[in-house]
Amino acid sequence: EAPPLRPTLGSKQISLRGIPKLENVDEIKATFIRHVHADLAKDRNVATTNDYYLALAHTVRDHVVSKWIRTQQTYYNTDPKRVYYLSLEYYMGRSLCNTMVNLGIATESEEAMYQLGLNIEEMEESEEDAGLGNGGLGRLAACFLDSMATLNLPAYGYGIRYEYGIFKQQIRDGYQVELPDSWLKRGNPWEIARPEYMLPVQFYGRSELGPDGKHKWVGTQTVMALPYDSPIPGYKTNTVNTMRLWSARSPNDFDLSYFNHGDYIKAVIDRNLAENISRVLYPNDNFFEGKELRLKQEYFMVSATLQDIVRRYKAATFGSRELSRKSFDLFPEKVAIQLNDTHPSLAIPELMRILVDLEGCTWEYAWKICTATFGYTNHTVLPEALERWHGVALRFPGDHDRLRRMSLIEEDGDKRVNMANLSIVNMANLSIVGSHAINGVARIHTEIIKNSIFRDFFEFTPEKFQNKTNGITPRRWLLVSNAALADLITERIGEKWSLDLRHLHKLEQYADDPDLQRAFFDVKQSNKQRLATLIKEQYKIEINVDSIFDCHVKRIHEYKRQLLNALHIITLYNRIKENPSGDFVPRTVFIGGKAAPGYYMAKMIIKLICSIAEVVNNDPIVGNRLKVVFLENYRVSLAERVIPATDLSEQISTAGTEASGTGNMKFMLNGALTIGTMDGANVEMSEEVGAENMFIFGLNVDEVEALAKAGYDPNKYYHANRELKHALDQIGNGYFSATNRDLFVHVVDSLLKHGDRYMLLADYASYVETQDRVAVEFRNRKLWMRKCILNVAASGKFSSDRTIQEYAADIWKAEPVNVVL
Ligand code: T68
Repeated sequence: EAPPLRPTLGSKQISLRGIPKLENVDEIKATFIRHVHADLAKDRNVATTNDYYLALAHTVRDHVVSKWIRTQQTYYNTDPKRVYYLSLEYYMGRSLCNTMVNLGIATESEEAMYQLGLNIEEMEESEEDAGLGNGGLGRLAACFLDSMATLNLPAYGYGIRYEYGIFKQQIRDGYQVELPDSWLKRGNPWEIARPEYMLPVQFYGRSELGPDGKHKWVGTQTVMALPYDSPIPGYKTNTVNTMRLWSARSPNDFDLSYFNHGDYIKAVIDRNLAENISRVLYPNDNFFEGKELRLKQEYFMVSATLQDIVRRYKAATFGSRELSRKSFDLFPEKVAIQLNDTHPSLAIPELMRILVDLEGCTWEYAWKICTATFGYTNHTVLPEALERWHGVALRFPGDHDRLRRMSLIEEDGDKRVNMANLSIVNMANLSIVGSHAINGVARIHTEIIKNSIFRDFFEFTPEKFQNKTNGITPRRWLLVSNAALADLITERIGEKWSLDLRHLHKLEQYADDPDLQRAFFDVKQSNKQRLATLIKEQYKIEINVDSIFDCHVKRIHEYKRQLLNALHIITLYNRIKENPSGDFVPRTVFIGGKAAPGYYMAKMIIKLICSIAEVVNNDPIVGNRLKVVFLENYRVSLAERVIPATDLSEQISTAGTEASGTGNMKFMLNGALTIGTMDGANVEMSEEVGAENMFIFGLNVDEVEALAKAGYDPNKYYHANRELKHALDQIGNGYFSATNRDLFVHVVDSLLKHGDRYMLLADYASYVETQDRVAVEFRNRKLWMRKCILNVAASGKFSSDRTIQEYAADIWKAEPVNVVL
């Protein structure tokens, strides 16, 4: 029996996705209906939108599995060099539309649902985001998986299957409230549990010298690692790679003592203790929190993953009649392991342990294998984000004798190198010495790590240091999220760009073409309308779609300077109040992002923005000339709505603080203009498009450094700039917090009394001036649209396909594998 017929908007026909093949449409319909009935046991009277979503997801999964199996068979049979991406975070978002697009069945699926009277967009909205990441670092891992599959690299993503991803953010009375993200509650159709590949991970215990002269690790507690596999389909290829996420399971004999003592119930309940390891993602971005549970998560992931990698290496038999490989000589020729920041860096000592203690290799031999295998990517220079694990010194303060006994540097006359003496282990240093390649994520960032935080190591082994400028996948960030713009581009320059984004350069010649400008404008306008409708439904705020959509969306962090944006909003507001009949270019400022739950200042900045919004949005004098929207629960799926609707992208970090940024690239690809500092990848964006086609402002890295050296005094700027002083005074005196006039005193103090670490005041004047230029240019539609088109045309460098090609060539030495069906 068919599901009910419901009216639906006509299908969003997409030329790039092809014309639907009718036999496929019929097959999708049949499979879909079978899934509604057989898997969900529902009929048209009781099936919910989520049931239909699940049935379609299973239908799409059916299409992916044959390629998936074939890909894995091919890897097994040809034994190529494999790439292992190790990350504590994968910020995947939704999978349905992305999988359909990559498999080339988006149009057919849409047509099939349309024929069944179902609204596919509504079904897509039913999918929970897989929010297993905090921000840029986790999303980069997700983009890389897409690119590695698209480029036919034999690659695996390894990580943790958190039961709770990044928290759900609610705004109550202007304050952030965190709610648990139980993303698995309605089932996850994209994962397959593989209990047959479960592996034990050991914790605690001690090392003992056995009678055979070998060291044994004894007295451990065991936690089982249960793998869940998800398919990672490439775009327009047969390759389907695997993301394998580990879930912690208690072993059956967990805490035998209770079983022995007969307290069976307590023994079963305590199984939770082991399983807590994969319970929840730590919600900090760019901040190190030295909690034991976090360290256990890191080791859990690393230990299970390395067992898997070594098992797979040994099992390979291509070109030999051996049942299993015994020698590790070929290990670096068959295995490349990339560490996504230092979070998985315990992989280095763990591989050493496996090789030396379990496989009987010498230390020197094992170290060679390790360094030839690992690559390390650094994502930040902020000192408070660098992982430094405290060892015994802090657990036993003052116990110098214990320290001497446990010391890795023995102090008997000549100091002999030995590691445990370091009562704090700097994981970046470990990652550098244990890897053959260390990379930063944008050119300027790589220069900074070479010249400052890792200077000594750079001088020691300069050949190890490389740059790999970040990128984003054009599939999710254009094809999936902005199909209308993707179509428009294809109409003009053909479809090659989707696999080689540099082809976008061909748009350059049409930058002044009135037809293309009009079409670009229309696409942007309809994306803005769609976002405005969503805002209206959610917040009851009426938005002027002819205003500048000015968007600042990313994690809330002082270095990202949402507070500088707030100062600009207040300045605009004050100008309207001072000159109510003045001629102002209408603007809607969208700010969105999560604050780490323990980050007081970030949370106060959210409260401040919401308070400013309250005042501005309800002031009749302002009208529709200025609106402020705090976007609640900003996440991947909301980014897909916001970015295509943006006119102005805010990338305003203090120069030298944002390693790369990747949101900046997403906006550029979607035809927004950037207001930004010479920081991270903004530098390379301006090089690609020309500085005249961006709104660059503020101090550059050298100027920031010089100012800090000369002695930076924020009060000087405060007293010198009337508008700046006015805005800060208002924040401080309760203008935006009438019921609690001291509410934001700490916020102002962080700038005026505590040194303004990120130099907001130094950049304020330049920022406001540049924003004034933005407004003037926005009014000149021809000029604005020309710049939009030029930005899209110049965004080709920022495809993660390019980034991954560079990793494969320069670090992994990995080759693509052709999968034949
Ligand atoms: C980001 N880092 C960088 N870290 O800030 C950004 N930190 O400039 C860069 O573009 C991006 O990485 C990709 O390279 C993060 O997102 C974290 O989220 C994080 C997580 C845990 C601990 C520390």
